[in-house]
Amino acid sequence: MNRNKLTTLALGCLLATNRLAAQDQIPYSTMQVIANGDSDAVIAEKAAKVLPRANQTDWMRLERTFFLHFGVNTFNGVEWGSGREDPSIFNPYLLDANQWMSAIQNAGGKMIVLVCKHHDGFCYWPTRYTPHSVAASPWRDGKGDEVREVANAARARGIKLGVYLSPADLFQLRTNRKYPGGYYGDGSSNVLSVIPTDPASFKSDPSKGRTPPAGFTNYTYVVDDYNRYFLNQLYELLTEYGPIAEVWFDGANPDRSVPETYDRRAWYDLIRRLQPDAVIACKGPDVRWVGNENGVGRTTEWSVMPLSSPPDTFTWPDQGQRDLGSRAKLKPGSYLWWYPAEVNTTILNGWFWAANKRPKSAAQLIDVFYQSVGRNGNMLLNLSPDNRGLVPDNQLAVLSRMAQVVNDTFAVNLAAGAKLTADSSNPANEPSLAMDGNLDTWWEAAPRKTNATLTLTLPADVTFDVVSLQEAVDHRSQRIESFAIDAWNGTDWVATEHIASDELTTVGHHRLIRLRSPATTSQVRIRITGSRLEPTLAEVGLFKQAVSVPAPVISERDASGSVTISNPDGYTIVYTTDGTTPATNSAVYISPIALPLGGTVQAASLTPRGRLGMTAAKSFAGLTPIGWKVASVDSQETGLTNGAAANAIDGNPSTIWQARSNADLSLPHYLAVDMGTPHRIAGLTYLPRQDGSLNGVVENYRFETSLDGSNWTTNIDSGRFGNIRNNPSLQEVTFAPVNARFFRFTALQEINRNGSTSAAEISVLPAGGNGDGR
Ligand code: FUL
Repeated sequence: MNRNKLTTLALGCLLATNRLAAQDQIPYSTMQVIANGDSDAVIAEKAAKVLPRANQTDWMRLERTFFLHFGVNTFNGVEWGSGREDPSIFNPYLLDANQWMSAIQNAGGKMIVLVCKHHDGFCYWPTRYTPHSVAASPWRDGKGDEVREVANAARARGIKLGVYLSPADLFQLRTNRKYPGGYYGDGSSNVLSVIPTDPASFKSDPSKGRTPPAGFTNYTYVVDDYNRYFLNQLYELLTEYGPIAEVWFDGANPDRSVPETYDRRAWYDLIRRLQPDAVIACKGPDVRWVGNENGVGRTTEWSVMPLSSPPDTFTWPDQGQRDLGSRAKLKPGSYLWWYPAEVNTTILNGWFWAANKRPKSAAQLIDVFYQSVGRNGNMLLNLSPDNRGLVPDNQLAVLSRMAQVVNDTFAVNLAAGAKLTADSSNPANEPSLAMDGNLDTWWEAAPRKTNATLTLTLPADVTFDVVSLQEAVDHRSQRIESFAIDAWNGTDWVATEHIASDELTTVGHHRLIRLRSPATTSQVRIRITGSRLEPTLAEVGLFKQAVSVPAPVISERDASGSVTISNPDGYTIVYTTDGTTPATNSAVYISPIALPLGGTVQAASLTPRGRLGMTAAKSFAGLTPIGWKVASVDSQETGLTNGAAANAIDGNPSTIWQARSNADLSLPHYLAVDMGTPHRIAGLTYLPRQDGSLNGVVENYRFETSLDGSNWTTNIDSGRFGNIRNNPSLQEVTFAPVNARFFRFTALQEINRNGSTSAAEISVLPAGGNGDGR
């Protein structure tokens, strides 16, 4: 070896040692800060060394969790209340928390997050700090405590309890004309307040505390009236109902006209003191709202987030963007923080039950499972008890079908018995640790290897169509950036084909990849092609979906009001339109189904051996606009291909009416429609634009009808589509039946307050049909 070569080698060794030393200098931590001048490699390494906190580890392992929205809104059939509700309307005479919790237990649910107070301010426990609670209702003669009943029923089943306490509170709003004297926005000063406060001196002397329950003490904060009220409510919920696993703070606020400053630091501090194991979710530091209410996580879902300021001053804004945590987002000045996604969604087309709301199909719920739990997030699926106080049968049916399919699918790991090998391993983390059923042991590639392949050699061929991967996030953070799954066909390795909606990028706590069709092989390899640092796998699994006959596809309604059903497998299709689940003896589908008045189609394939596949369900709300014409409109975009008023009555959800965006940016805007002949109608439907934009989406509206187009009756003077920003889906509103040939929809306010208006579809509900005018 010549001298030069020796020098180069020595230099190389030195560099390697330095690199190793540098690597050793970045310790694992629950927070890392990217400094100016950090190289790309250092940034990646810092991101790959952010660990979850203990409360997050416990939370991530729950995976399947449930929400429960029930309250005064259930009795009024609305998504958002007003704060002016009379407590006498709350009388769920059959309320049975055991029925709710059994449904959750049977569905494999590990936690319930209960709405204890929604934006309307009505409290479902007998709080000491407002009379506006169950204590003022006829339910259980005013002696009821829904939170207690749920806490007991949950604990009896090993289900953890979480609480949702809305920061927005319309009852307490200073401008609530029905209940003056509210604390929200009352302009009070910050004063020394002992929590829990003596209710009798809440305003006169907040420094006077009440005796804390056994095992708890009191705390002091300097806060205004509303924050003192909120802290006392938190105190009650966090000290009187046993261990609390999650506190959920909603960012939504139906009335922002009255300013109030939330003292989040005080809230979080109190939670940490009273329930240190709880995660603070949504508007809080531990769990991130995924950014939509459709139950869809990102295919690239990073749990390590760059925050623009330190966590204790960060304000946790809602984040709906596609890319939150890729390398491109990791900039100097960022505080890297473990912040996993929670994927919340409804079982109905709304959070609160109403007679005209319909459950998602079991097939849709299974998709929700794969798109939440299977995309590095927890599923938070809502249940909506009805006005009797029971979860109705149609919700139970789809939930238990979904759970059955998911449980059957994951009952047997087909990879069991496989021999695991890798082309690169850290001696302390050998491949077999990726299949020992323990998330706290893992396979890890050798130091500084960011590409590595783990191979599973099975004793015999297996047939699978789901691949389950879990990184050792609790010990090694989240690292994998891209991977491939190959199957050995006897001669070659062939990449498996996964379903189109997936991307093989991040893994995180749990990733489930569904294949387009089952693969049969005795050797599978997980090829990690990109990683921030040495990749790890704590567990791998191969599974076969329990349902082999997928749901048929139900079309949109065509211009004549007909719906077609198809399935690629050619099996017989059975269907119903009466709300029942199709059975083997239901009507056989032969030709398009006429649904000019609207309704719900449910359909399933029937195999020659008499087995029913998954059920598809689709609802069509409102009359088909056959022969309808625009009678008048005050503004429409005619220059663009998509914008004419006629688009709101063409039965096509992908075309829209929009008011002129340059000239007419001020409300109101209206659209009047001539239906050609009189109809007996009992409601309206409004479908906001479905193209992802919220521009012009209407929040407040007026609805009028007429027989002659000149004399108008106001059916709804000032209506509101509650929560349409977070959930821009079909809105259905009923009113007393009327005869009408014309209707007029007037946009009074849209969500971005910029004077625009848009609609994908506007229609009416027939009386006695799917809108019965209740
Ligand atoms: C939203 C609220 O406005 C909805 O009513 C619901 O509670 C949902 C979970 O969060 O922001």
